[in-house]
Amino acid sequence: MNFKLVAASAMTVALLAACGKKEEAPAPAPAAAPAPAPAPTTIKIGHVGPTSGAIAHLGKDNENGARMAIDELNAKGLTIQGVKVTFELLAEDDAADPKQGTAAAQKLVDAKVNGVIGHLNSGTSIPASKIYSDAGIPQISPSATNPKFTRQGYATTFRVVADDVHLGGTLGKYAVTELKGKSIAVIDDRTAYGQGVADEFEKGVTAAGGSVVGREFTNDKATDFTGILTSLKAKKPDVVFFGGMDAVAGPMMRQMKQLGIKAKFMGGDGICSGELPKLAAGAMADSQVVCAEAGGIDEAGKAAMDKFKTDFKAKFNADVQIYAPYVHDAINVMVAAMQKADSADPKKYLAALKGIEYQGVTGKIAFDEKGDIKNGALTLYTYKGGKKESLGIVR
Ligand code: ABU
Repeated sequence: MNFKLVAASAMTVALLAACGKKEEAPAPAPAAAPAPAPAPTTIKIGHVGPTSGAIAHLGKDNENGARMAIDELNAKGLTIQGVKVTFELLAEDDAADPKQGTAAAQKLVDAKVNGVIGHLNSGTSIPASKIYSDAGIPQISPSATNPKFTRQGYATTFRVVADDVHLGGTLGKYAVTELKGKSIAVIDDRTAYGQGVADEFEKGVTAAGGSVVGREFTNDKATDFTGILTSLKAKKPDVVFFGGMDAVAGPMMRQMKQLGIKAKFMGGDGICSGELPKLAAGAMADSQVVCAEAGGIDEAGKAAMDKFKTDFKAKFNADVQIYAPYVHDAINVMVAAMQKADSADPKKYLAALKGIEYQGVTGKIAFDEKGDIKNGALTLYTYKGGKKESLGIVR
């Protein structure tokens, strides 16, 4: 035995006794820190659109765009923090109704989604955006075009399409300079989208030196437009602009024909669907309609978009209506931000989303400080033989 150690130990015992303490066993080595909880392997993406009601065909188109993106992402076997992740779509129906929209938003927040794509309508996207903002959950709308959506100061609000200032203003100018409209009438459906885009159209007409001879309104569930069309007929319009959706525009065109109003019929992206000719039921003459989608691809992007449309048709046995490719891109851009941040935690990937640059089937996606798409495009369309035909892209 080492004498010095024994002596030291005896001294320690004596000192402890003097202090009234007993010698204690040496403290065990500290336990290793608990391992961090594994990152969740299922990432929940919410989607909201009207899959019931008059524009269910548009809501289903959007939802199918989401399903396509989710299935493709799952087939890729992506990893986050080195763990393979699975994407789950939580699809909600808001019936294009603002109250159902906020209920759907709260349901998704309660389900702890990692992000939301939607809603389709401005009238539902705007009130829902506060709920997502309060919960810190990023929301990307693929189709809501009312400018207010991204002008509320919420850091979580984004869209991948141009807004109604661009859309309505361009169509207003087109009515005067290209269609040579001299007597332009405007109708809207009093929704956030319909009234907003009609106001912007009027401003565009006036700025281009034209004049609006009459303004009427209806609502998004109306089916009888005889009163307002009869009143406008007296003003001999050569262009009628409708701010609203295709489900109302189709029957409106039928009643215009019955009343003998042969004016050009214009509208924004809400009427610019594959379904419009069917909804107009034979009342649409070739080149009578001019509408615009709030996005557009250059020649270089055409092959990717054509492939998307072919794959979509093969998967769902349905043609793209308007915004399915934008929903697809919105999901992919959100996931690209998660990968860049190596996290699906909304607090962590939000910053990556703000600075993302992503090449999608609808073109390049990057966001400005408000959450609007940078350098957004429009595609002007007419219909011939019941099919949409592009008139060109406007930036
Ligand atoms: N942008 C047309 C349809 C959606 C909306 O903004 O209400």
